[in-house]
Amino acid sequence: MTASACITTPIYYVNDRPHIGHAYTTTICDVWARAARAMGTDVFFLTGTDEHGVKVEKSAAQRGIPPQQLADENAAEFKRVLATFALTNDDFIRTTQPRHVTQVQEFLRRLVKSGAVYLGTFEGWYDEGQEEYHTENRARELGYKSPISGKPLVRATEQNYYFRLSAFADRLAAHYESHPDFVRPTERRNEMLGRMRDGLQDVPITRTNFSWGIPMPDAPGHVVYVWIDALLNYVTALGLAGGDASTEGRARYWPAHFHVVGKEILWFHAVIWPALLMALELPLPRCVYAHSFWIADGQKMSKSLGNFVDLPTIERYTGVYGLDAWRWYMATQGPIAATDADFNARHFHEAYTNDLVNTVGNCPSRVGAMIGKYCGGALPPDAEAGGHWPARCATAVERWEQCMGTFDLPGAARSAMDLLRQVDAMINETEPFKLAKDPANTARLHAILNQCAQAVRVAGVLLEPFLPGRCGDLADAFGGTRREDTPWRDRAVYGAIADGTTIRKLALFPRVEATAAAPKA
Ligand code: ME8
Repeated sequence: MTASACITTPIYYVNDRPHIGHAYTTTICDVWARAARAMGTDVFFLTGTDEHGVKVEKSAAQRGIPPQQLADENAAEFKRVLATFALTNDDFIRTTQPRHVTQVQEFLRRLVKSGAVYLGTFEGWYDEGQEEYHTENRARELGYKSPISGKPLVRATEQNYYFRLSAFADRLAAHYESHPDFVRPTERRNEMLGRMRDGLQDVPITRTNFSWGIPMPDAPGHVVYVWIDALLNYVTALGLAGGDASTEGRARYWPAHFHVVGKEILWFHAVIWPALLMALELPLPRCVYAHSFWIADGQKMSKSLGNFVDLPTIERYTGVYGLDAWRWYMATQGPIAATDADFNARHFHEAYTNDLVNTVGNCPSRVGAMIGKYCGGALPPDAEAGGHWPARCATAVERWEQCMGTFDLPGAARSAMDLLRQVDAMINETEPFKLAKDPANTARLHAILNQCAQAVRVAGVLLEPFLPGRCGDLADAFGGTRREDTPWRDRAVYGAIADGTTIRKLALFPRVEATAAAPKA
């Protein structure tokens, strides 16, 4: 891990209310940001809202309010999500903020000056809902219909400023070749390579048919295309073209470690964005990570089907199961890899019961109870010097770090869960409650309980980014030291609890009745 790292979510459209998709991407970035911070990395975690474009202009017109008012209202909703879910973003960028607008204009001046942006005439297949043009080949592949809305693509002609994307084809191909992890997962990388092989056409980057956007500098009537405006948020938030007091000192966070996005917007992030950065002579992000979609009971979530898991529904889940349980479900059962994931109440309940109640809750509770009963609540000494446990814990920590390095959050969670399952297995095999009946076994009993407690503490440290609420309690109960006090190397290591430390029994995750499991609207 590098000394500093930046992780970003997409900036969300303000013409939509926050839903599970937004909560998902932001939550998994939050897990990673917390993990990286725990490891001692200086993290900058960025999210925000995408506020310009025809869609916002139209939605506002329908409601009879100015677009800025719509943007203000919905940006506040998105911010409320961050607060409700205790997400630890370091900034929230809005594309209508002056700090963003002035820098976008500065970047465009640079692009015009270098010749990467020029004035020309364009004709192509336009997806009105997505505000996106498709090449002839791609449009044919799509059956001349929007892959998102299913509506017909329209043939459109415009005099516009263009970004010379075609000029970057070779450099992009070379970058993909020399940086196999630039786009992940691999399935998505292959998809991008396939599309790039069809050839890259220059992209119109201004519009003249609406006004709710950033004015193109020195080109009256031209407004910057919302996607170019939006992509630049990743560098305007860091003040790379000037910025203001809020962005000062942030240049060190570029290039981003991870841009985390949904698979539907990968082309913009994995092809157009790196080409723009090349044109601006800025370094490219280390990895663009594209996750898949949450679907609902086997069906695509969409506004028209009305089956989006919305904020009130999410809040019903957190009300019944707690915030940590929500994060756990998002991070371990979500569509992080190349396949979509089904959101359903039964599955949520099972994951909660199996993982959190029966394992993360039960194991420390058993260990704490036995130390209470047989040792008066004080950590007994271990005459066996940890046995296999120091190595097991080191392996778990190493696997966790590797998984975090590749954004494999479920894998990182598994390494901690495996540790707890091994503790459970040792208890089942050695039966401390039987050993306790004969004083001749005291040394062995003490060693086992010490080892269990030490391993539970390490697992707790590894689970903290996923379960920041309850793992704090776990750390307290197991005599732990908090992150602020102790460097990672000394925290994520076996044997940190001193003999005699008070160990408390605790109940982390209460059982929830299955009947409460389907919080309905
Ligand atoms: O595309 N499952 O914003 P947006 C998982 N403003 N994640 C989902 C999802 C689902 N069913 N639905 C949405 C935009 N998402 C642009 C981005 S970035 C420079 C500009 C998540 O409000 C996922 O992260 O439509 C997806 O990429 C994002 O929401 C789209 O948010």
